[in-house]
Amino acid sequence: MPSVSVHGMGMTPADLPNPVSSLSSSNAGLLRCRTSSVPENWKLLKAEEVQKSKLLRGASANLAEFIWPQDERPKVPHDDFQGAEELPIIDLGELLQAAVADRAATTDHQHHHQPSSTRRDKIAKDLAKIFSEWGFVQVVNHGVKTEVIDAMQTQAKKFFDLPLEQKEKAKLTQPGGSSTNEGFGYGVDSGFFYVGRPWIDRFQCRWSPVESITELADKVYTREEAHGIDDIDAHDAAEEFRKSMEDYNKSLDKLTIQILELCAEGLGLKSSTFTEPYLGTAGDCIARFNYYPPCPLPSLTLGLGAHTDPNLLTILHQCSVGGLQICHGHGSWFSVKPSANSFIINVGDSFEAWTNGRFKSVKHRAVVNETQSRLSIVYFSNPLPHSIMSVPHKLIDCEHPLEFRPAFTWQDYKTHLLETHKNNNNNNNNNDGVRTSKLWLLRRKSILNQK
Ligand SMILES: O=C(O)CCC(=O)C(=O)O
Repeated sequence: MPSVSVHGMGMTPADLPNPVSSLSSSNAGLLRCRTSSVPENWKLLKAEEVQKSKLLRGASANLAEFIWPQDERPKVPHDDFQGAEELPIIDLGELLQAAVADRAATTDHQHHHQPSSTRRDKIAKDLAKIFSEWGFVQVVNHGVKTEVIDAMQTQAKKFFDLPLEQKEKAKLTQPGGSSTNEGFGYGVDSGFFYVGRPWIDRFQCRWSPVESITELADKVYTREEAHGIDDIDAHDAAEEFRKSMEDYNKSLDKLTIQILELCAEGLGLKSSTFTEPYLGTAGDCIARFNYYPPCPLPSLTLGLGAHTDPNLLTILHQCSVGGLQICHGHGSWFSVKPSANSFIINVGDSFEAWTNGRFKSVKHRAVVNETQSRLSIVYFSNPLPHSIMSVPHKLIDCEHPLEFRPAFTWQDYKTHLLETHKNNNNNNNNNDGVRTSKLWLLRRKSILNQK
C-alpha cells in the first residue's frame, strides 16, 4: 500500500550525531532500551551505498531509530533457509504442456490420455488449497520471459545507483501540480505498518499508463545541463527504463489474469469471477522497487516490518539475495530462498475479504544483512477503483458464514487506508498496521481478535 512520507530532514551520514546522545526527550524513553545495542561499527554507514540512499539523509540520521523493539527483531537471518518449510510451488508450464499433449492425443487417437481440462482443474484446486493454507505460493514456468525480468531488475538497480539528487527528481505530482498523497515517487517512507524505522530505500509509482512512465523516466534521466552526446545517453536511459516497465507490466498483467482465473476455478466459481472487475492494468496496479543497502544492524532492525498487503494479489521478484520472510503456522518466520526464475505471489487483504476468508492474507516482512544489498520488485494488482468486489454466494455457507463486508470497492478501501494512515502520522501513532488494514474489511470487528 502506498503511504505518506513523514520524513524531510536533510542530514548526510557525515553529519551523524552520536546515536545515544542525540535522542530527543520525547522518544528517549522508548529508545533508551534500544540504544544499548548500537554497534561500534555504525560508522560503516558512511558506505557509499548508504550515502547514495535517502535512508539517512531523509531520516533524522539517528542510528538508534533503526533499532526495533525486541519482539519484532528477526531471529532467522536472511540466508538461513534451513528448517524453513518449503513454500509450495505451482508449475504453470504444466498447463501449456497439457494443451500440447491434448493436440498430440487427438492426432494419435490415444485413448488413455488425461485431457488438459483435468490437469487444469488439478492445478486450480492445488492453488486454491495453497492460498487457503499459506496465502503465498511460488510460481515457476510462469511464461514471463527471463529477459523481461532481468531487464527490470537491471533498471531498478540502475535507478538506485544514481546520485541521490537525480533520484529525487522522481517526485510525482498530480495534474494541477499538487503532490500525490499516495506515497508515490522516490524516498524512504515510514509506511503504514512500522513500529521502528525501516532500513529501506524505495521507489513507487503506477505501472501504467505508459505516458506517465515516460514522463517519470524523462524527469529522472534527462539532465538539464546535458548537451550533445549526453542528451542522447540520457534519452536512451529514459527509453530503456520506460521499455522495461512497459514489458514487465504487460507480462505481469497477463500472469495476474491467469492466476485470478485459476483461483476462481479452484474455488468452484466461474473463471471470470475475479477478472471481470479487475480489468488488467486499467485498474490501479502499483509498482514498488525496494532497495535494502547493507546494514550494520541486521539483527536489530528490519527492512520492512511485518504486514499484510491491502491489495488484491502481489507478485514479487527478489534478486539473488534473500530477505523476504513469511509468517507461517504459529507465528514462526521463515526466509524464502531466492530463485531467479520464480515469482512469489501472495493474497492481499482485499482478496481475502472477496473470498470470504477462503484465501488468507498472511503477514510477511523483509530482513536485511550486513554485506549485500538486496532488491525486490513488487507488482501490486488491484481492480478498477470503482468496480465492486462482492463476495460470491457460493463462498458463503454454514461452515463459512459471511465474515467480511459483502461488497466493497478498492477506491473506498484505499480512501479509508490513506485517511487512517494520515491520522496516525499526524498523531505520531505507532499503529499495528496488520489490524488497521484488515479492520475495515471485517463485518464484525470482534472477529479480528480471533485472527
Ligand atoms: O522486499 C521484500 O521481500 C518484501 C516487500 C514487501 O513486502 C512490500 O513491498 O510490501
